[in-house]
Amino acid sequence: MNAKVQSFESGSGPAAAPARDSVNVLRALAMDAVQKANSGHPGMPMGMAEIATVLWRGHLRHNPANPAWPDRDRFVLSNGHGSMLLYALLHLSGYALPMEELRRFRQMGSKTPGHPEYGITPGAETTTGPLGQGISNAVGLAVADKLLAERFNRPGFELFSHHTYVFLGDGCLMEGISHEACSLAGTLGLGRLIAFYDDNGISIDGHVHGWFTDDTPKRFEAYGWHVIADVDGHDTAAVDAAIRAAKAVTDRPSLICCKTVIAKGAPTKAGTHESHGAPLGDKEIAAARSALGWKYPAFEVPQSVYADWDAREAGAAAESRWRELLRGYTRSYPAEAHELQRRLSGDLPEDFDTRVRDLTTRVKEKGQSIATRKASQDVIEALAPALPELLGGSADLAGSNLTLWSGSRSIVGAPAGNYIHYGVREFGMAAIMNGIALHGGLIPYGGTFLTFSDYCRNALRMAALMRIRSIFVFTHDSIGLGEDGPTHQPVEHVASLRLIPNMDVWRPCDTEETVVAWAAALERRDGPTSLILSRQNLPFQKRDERVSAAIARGGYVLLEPAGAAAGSALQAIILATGSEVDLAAAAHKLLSEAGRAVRVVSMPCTSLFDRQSREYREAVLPPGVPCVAVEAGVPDTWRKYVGQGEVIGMTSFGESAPASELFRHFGFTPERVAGAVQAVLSG
Ligand SMILES: Cc1ncc(C[n+]2csc(CCOP(=O)(O)OP(=O)(O)O)c2C)c(N)n1
Ligand SMILES: [Mg+2]
Repeated sequence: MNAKVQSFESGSGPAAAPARDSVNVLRALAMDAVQKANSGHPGMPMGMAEIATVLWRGHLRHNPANPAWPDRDRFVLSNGHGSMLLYALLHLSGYALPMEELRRFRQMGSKTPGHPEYGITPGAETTTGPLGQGISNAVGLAVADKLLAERFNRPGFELFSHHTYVFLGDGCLMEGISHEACSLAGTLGLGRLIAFYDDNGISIDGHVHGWFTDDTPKRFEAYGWHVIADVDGHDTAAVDAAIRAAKAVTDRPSLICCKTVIAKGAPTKAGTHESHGAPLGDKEIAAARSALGWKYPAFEVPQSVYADWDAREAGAAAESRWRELLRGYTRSYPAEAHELQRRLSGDLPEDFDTRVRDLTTRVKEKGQSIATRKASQDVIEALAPALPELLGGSADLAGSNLTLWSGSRSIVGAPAGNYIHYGVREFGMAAIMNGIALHGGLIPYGGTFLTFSDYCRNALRMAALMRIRSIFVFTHDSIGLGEDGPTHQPVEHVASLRLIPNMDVWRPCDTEETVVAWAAALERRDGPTSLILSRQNLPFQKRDERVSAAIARGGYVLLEPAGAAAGSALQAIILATGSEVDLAAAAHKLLSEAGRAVRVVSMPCTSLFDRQSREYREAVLPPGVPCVAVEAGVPDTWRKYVGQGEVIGMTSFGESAPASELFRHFGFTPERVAGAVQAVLSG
């Protein structure tokens, strides 16, 4: 094992100072890669070089050969614009990120994209760049670590004991979400969360004194964090001492406030916002080289520096110690070990399908006409006992979102709880959920009113971009929520959620579709799901087995031509979701009585329907058959299905009134839908 790596980790005295080149290599790689790409952010990597060196070489427990090892320390670069710092750290430590990738920084298909991206760069724990979300993901990672430790650790078997380290800058602290997430982290006492504030006084527009004058240490003390103020971020011994002090405090998260100089080492641009997000230029880089005493050409790293940084041996040893621990654990606690392996692999329990099938049978037998939010709660109640990885929550709307079930236990107070009262923090909740999903071993679901999905918005997008299993429960899904009025009545939200690539949006129409929606969300391993649920009761739709089986395709034929028109050639289709499916069914009845051969297609999840074969899609929506879509939201996303047909939707905000009156007022009546079909047919 490398002697210098050892010196930080095991010594109790002050750490040996790292060799000058071993720090400056981070500066050189950042300057050169940004210059070559002619794009990027050299300032932050140069300013945080000492902090990164001390943390990564002296404290971070990680194995470059296995970035997925469950008990590795997590490192989150919340100020993700400094991505070159992370890439240099990963490269030097021995991850599968060769120098060729650093040369291809920000180029098409490289493993070194503009901002760190989960799933692209080995060792990137989360996608960062949207400021404030990295620290919030880190809170989620730390929550997951804490809960898994409470659930699985046993005396002598500390299977979960890792730290979550975060770098963040002024930008992350200015973003409101940092308040949401850090406030909750304080309340939860996340003792193994350690954040480093890059206090350089600079953001894009210049010196921050005109727009950011918070007393950050006091702010975090008020949250209940352990704060280490006024650390010289360029003094490696001081940073090392701060990390040791942070690790020693185990009942609160720690914030280490490091005074730094952005682009330190660049003779004229250090300390200025010009170095934040633009190449330094050849002249400045040459001058920085001589100021730093860095004698090597671009992308050349001397062997001695590589040897200093190489974390492969120490990492392999750390992981194998953990594997040994796991073997002992498996002998002593075989059932727990088996459960843990399953959960970490992301597999659902073996009997999951059977449970869903049994639940579906019960739901069909009962045929209840209840709100889909209530149906959702019933699904959770039925499945959660067999899904201990489910970690629920709500942004202070538990009783409205119906996210609690009889086995819910708050994570505060009781060990190994399974429910987070996120408080009124929608964006924080969504980003924390993403961190929990990223950690592994837990599946987060969390609720708020659909209209406040806007507050969560960028975290929903990040979940979709990262392809992770976060399940968002959005209730009170339309004007159907009634008297709370237009502030609370979503109009554009369902459509706008559907616009996020890789976000599956389910808007079930009854109890049976709600079961299918939940099952799909839980089974989906490559992306998030938004469940859109009603406040008001919705009638149960009767289906035979064949029709029931088709729900899982996202869109299916619910009703075929009936009455006088039964068996005749199809004349028109009514497409609907959620609360409007029953309306479509009522219009279908009127049209059938009038001898029209009409079909009703329920389409609870459009993206899933779009992923079906062309053959299936055309069987459900035969080309050339006129369509009318009805949904109590903006009409636009339905145009691609109806072609020249008609869409009945909301073209304004709602109103404050009882729900039934609102549906009438805005034209959601069987007569209007039937009339639209007649008009399309005669037009
Ligand atoms: C949510 C969000 N808003 C805006 C930006 C654009 N942006 C990137 S970095 C930055 C300034 C960040 O300042 P700081 O964190 O102090 O970074 P430093 O310049 O010190 O590296 C801004 C506004 C962003 N990435 N994310
Ligand atoms: Mg700054």
